[in-house]
Amino acid sequence: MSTRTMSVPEISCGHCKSSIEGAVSPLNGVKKVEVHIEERTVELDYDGTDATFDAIVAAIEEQGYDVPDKN
Ligand SMILES: [Cu+2]
Repeated sequence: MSTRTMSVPEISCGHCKSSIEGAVSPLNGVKKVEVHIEERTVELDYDGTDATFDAIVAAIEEQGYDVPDKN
């Protein structure tokens, strides 16, 4: 299980929170996804074999948000 907090600077409101959480939570292996609006971060708890970090980044980018730190 991996825990990680990623920065998504374009997060600004509750709509961002629900679209990102709604896109990431259905991914296999994601145990927790929580968007912190004030911090502009996404807190993740995931199984790196079922849900790779790249797949999570892709799901967020599909919602229109840039993820600057993809590593
Ligand atoms: Cu928003």
